[in-house]
Amino acid sequence: MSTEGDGWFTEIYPEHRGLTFRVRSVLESRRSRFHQIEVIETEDAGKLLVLDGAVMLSTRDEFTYHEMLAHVPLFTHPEPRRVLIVGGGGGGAAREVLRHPSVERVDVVEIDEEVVEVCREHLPETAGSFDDERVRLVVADGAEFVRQTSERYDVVLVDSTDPVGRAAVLFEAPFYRHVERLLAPGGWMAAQSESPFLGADLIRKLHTDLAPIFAQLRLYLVPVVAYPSGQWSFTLGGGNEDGAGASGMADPPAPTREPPADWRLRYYTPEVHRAAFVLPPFVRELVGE
Ligand code: AG3
Repeated sequence: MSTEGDGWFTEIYPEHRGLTFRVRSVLESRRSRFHQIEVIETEDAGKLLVLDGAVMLSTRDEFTYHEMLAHVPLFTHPEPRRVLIVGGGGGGAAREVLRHPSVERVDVVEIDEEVVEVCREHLPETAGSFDDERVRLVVADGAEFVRQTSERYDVVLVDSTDPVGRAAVLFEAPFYRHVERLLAPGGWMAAQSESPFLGADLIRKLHTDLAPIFAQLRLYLVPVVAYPSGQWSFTLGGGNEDGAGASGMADPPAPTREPPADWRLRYYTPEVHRAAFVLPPFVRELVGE
């Protein structure tokens, strides 16, 4: 839910709070088959991509989310070649994946073609990645795609909207059983898993349901200033070939390589990668660590 008018845009979350941006201009507002899509130029957060009233990215701050969604699993893997992104129509996750020279192919499975169209027009900062010849855009339901494909991937990223409507299944065990099946030996998946402040029940259930599927399953934390509460989480799963045993018992997956300095990353470093798995007690309790 959102409010607009009086020169402010507010994402209202759960019910009684909101995150507000002063609007400079509305660049796009249209209804697709799946979403109300808006691109809003703000006074100090750059441009916002808003789907159904929820902020997907602010161009000023999206680097924390996209760098950490992509680079934690990609640097855990010694040589990722094939990557699947479920969702990710804004292109920011693909942009980070494409930095890795070992990556030969990125399949982006986005349900809403119009999100990609709007982002290509207004958000070249992230959607410029769709021009790279290693990217294949598949307009399809992600849950359907993982059920049907016979492809295998070194890394799978789940860059979904909140668990409402059609995205709800992207937070459930049947979907992740397919994701696990699609992983090549040594593969890793990372999924956006909402805010530990606002989505505690969701995180608890997700980790209970996914623990039997992945040998290692770990939550990591990242600040995302344009999302509700400002504190976001990702869930990393994999390690099934290592026979690492029960989830959470091994050390968190560590980086196997370092990003070259000329990438000029603004959030990810090997130290930040390790630190992101250090959880405060209220979050450890949610994931049973
Ligand atoms: N990732 C969106 C995370 C959810 C943000 N939630 C919110 N603002 N209420 C980006 C997905 C783009 N496909």
